[in-house]
Amino acid sequence: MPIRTISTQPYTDQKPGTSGLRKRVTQFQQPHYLENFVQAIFDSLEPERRNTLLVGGDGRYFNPEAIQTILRLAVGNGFHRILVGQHGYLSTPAASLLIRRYQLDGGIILSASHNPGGPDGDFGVKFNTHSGGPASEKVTSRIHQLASSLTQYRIAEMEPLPLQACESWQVEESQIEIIDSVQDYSDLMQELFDFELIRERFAGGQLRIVYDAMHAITGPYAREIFVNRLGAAQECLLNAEPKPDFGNAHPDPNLAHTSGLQAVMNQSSGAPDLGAASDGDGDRNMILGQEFFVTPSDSLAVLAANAQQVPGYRDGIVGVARSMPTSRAVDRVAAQLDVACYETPTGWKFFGNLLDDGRITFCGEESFGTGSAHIREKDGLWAVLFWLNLLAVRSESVAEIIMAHWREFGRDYYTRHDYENIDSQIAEQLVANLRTQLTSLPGRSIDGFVITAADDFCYKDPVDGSLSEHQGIRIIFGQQARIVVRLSGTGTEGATLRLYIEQYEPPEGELFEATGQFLKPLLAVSENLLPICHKTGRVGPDVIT
Ligand code: VG1
Ligand code: CO
Repeated sequence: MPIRTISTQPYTDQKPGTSGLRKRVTQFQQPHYLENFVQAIFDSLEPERRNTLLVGGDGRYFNPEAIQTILRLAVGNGFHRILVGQHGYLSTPAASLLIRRYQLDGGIILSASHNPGGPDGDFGVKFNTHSGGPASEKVTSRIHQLASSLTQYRIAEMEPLPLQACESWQVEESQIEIIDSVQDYSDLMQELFDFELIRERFAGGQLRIVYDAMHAITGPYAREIFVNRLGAAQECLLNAEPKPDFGNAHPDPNLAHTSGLQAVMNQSSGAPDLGAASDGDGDRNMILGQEFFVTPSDSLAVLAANAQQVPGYRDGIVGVARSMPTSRAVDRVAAQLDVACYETPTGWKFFGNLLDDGRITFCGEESFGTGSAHIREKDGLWAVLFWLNLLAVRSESVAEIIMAHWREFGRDYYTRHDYENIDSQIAEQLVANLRTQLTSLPGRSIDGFVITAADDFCYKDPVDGSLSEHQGIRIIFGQQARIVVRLSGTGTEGATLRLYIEQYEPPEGELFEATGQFLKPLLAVSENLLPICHKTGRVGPDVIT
C-alpha cells in the first residue's frame, strides 16, 4: 500500500475562527482542500506529539468521506495509533474525554457545531490538543500560516475502512481502532452525578425529562444515558436519530429553533419537569422548565452556587470563568463563595489554561455553553444531567430554583441580539466607529445610564501571559448595566453582529419582569450608541435570545 506525496497549491482562506475552520460543504469538497488543512495541522505538531490521534464527527453531511480522507492522511503521516468513533461519530465533549483518557496527542473533530448541515450547509474541522481542549490561538495561527504556504501532503492509498463495528486494523505503520463512541462518556457522567437518585425519581414518576437531540450527535448518548442507564421512557427523546442534514433543520438549541420541545414544555398541564436540547456536536445545552426559559448565564451561576449538591463537586469549587459577553451573574456567586472569577474572550479555547492550571472548576458562555474541569470542552449532556441531579435533590421546579437564586443574588436581566448575514463592510464600520469613541465615553450619561468605562476587550492569559486583543467592545455602566458588541467568528457568509445587553436588579428590586420589557430603555441607549438598525436598514435582529 503505497504512501504518496502529492503536490498541492495553498488555499489562502484556511483561517480557523472562534472554533475551528468552518466553510460551506462545497468549499471543503474542492480538490485538496481538506487534505491541505489536515496536513497543516499535522505539520504544526512537534514530532513527539505526532504519534496518536482521535478522529470523529457530528455525523453531518460529508462526515464519512472526510473521515476516510483523514485516515489516509494520518497513515501517510505515520501516526502509530489512530482511534475512530464507531460510525464516525463522536460528540465534541466525548472527543475531549477520549483524548484525555487514552492520552492521545490530539484529535480532529469534524463539525460546524450549531451551523446547518447538508450538501448546501456547513462543514468544519477542529483540532484539539493533547489536553483534550481546542487548540490555542497560538496553535491555530501556526496552522493557518502553514496552510497558507503548503506545497505537499502525504497520503496513503487505501480502501475506505468500514466504521460500523469496533474492530482494529494494522495499516502500514498505523494501528487503526474503531471504538465505542458512547461508553466512556456515559461512565464518566455516571461518576459525576447521582444516577441512583435520578433513576429512582424517574421510576417513581416524580421527575420527568424531555430531551431534543435535534437529529444531531447526542441522540445515541442520550439514549444510553437517559433510557438505558436511568430508565426513562423512549418517548422522552425527540429527534434522537443523527441525520446528515439534521432533518433539514438548524441544530442550534435556542428559542428560535426548538418549537417542538417548547410546545411540550409549555403545555398547560402535564409538562415534564425538565426540557433540554443540544447542538450539532453536543457541546451546547438549552435548559427549560415548565413554561420557563433559563438563560445560559443564569444556568452557570446556579450550577456554581449548587455545586456541592452533586457527587462530582461535593468538595466545592476552586474558581469560575465566563466569557466576556456572558452576564455577570456567576461573578456574584464567586464573590459570595470567595473563589476566583475570570473573564475570558469568547471561545472555549481560552478556558484551557485556567482549567489545566487548576484555577477554575466551572466555566461557561452565554451561547448555551457550560462545562467543568471534567473535560476541556463545553458539555451539553453534562449540564442537562447537572440540572436533573439538582431537581432530584432539591425537589423544586426549575423556575423555583432560578427564582430562589434571584432572590438571593439579584437578577442579571440579559438578552442577546444577533444580526445575521449583514454586509461585512457595514458591520466592521459600525464597530470601528464605536471604537473611535471609546476614550470619550466614560462619564457620559444617556437617559440616566452613566457610562463608567468603555474599552475594546483585551485578555492577558494569567497562565502563559499571552495577549488576545480586540475581543469585543464593552460599554459599562457600573455594576448596573453593560452593553457588549462583537463580530461572530463562526459564520460562513457575510458578517454576524452580536449585541449583548444586560442590566442588574438587586434582590429587593423587580425580579420577575419580562426581559424584553425590562431592558427596553437600555436597548434604546444601545441603538443610540451603535445605530445597527439605522445603518443596516434592518428593523430588528434575526435572533433574540
Ligand atoms: C459562537 C459563540 C461562542 C462559542 C462559539 C462556538 O461564536 O458566540 O460563545 O464558543 O460559537 O460554539 P461566535 O464567534 O459566532 O460568536 V460551537 O457550539 O458553535 O462550537
Ligand atoms: Co457546538
